[in-house]
Amino acid sequence: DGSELVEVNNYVRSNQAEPNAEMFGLADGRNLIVVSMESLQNFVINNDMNGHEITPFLNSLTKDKDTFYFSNFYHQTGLGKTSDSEFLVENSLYPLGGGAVFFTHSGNKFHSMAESLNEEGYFTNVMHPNSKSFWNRDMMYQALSVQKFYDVNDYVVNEGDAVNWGMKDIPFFEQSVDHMAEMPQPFYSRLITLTNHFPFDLEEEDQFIPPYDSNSRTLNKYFQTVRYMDEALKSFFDDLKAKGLYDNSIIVMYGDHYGISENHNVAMSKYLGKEITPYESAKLQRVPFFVHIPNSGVGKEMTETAGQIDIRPTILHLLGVETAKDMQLGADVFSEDHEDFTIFRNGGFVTDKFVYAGNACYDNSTGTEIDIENCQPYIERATQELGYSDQIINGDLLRFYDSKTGNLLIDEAEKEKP
Ligand code: GP9
Ligand code: MN
Repeated sequence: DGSELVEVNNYVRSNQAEPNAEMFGLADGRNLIVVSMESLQNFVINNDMNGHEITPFLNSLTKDKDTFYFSNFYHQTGLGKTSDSEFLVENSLYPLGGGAVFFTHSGNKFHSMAESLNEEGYFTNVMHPNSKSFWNRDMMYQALSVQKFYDVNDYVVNEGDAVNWGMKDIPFFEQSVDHMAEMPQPFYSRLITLTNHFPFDLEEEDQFIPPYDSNSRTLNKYFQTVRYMDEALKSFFDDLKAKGLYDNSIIVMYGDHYGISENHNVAMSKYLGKEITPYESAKLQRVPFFVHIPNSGVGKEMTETAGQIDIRPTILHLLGVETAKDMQLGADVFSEDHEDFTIFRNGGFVTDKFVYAGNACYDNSTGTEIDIENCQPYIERATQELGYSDQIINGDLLRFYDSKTGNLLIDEAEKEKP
């Protein structure tokens, strides 16, 4: 019953991170554009493949004066893949350990980022050129208070504009910006790319670099589709500028989950020039995270250990929206109180000092296995925090929480008792 919320609420309140006064409201009133970069892992950033730069545009952003680039940032998804990353961004809660929460709990009450921003006067929408029921998005987006879902029917997919899973990223971004130009402002648009998806097929005209030469056809092609997505992101920024939407927006981009699974460890080991231990596998779960604030001049590389669960409070604070009453498990990465402790859905985790993976504890800076005692306190906290998140979702506990006042509606809960 709803009384479970008392303990969860105490935990959330005691872990609340104060906003950073210099960052709070830095992008006040701007449009928010969030891009989910399909299957993009961090190992390709500022790296090359047989002498070919893989992500020239994103690499330029890692050195850009208006961009925060997070280089120790992790995905926290489970079986729900893209949809789990969406869940993390909207709710700052963990997805479930079993099936995709988008399928299992679309009937729940949520207090999403879309809902918060809608209360601030934003027009909230998601753009993704796939059928609307994929991952049960049409149902879940109602629960997440997304006002409009631009699905495949809102795009003109011309001959030659589709490959692999559907519409190519370049025309997708182009038409998305056309839609944005028609929206009331400020808007919150979340765009989900598609081209860099397994099996990473690409037509010859879109191959800007040759394939890699390992025993994995998957990894070999991955570099090419990543390179294509990078080109698409570059043209997206240009389109935003051309339509006059760039200066008054903040553009946030994150990799949704890994693209290369552990089945390709031999090929990855050849590429990286080292053995893929459980420690390396954990570090390979890093995905790039960019916060681009045009004309801010405050950008730099951020090396804090953080994860997708931190995206929501970080963004809301930049937009000048308080989150002190939100039922969230992430923290603003710019906050002094943000802790370098990122928990994976499988119970593994990373701190600034330790990595816990495959039931072993590793020194984060050397990758050497160390005594499990070092990780023990964090193992317990990880279990506790994932448990609280699961309780919120499985018990549909946000029904008993007033996110405006922070009041627990426990009397309501009592009424529900059989
Ligand atoms: C499908 C796209 C890909 O619409 O988001 O989903 P994924 O397989 O990566 O979860
Ligand atoms: Mn995905």
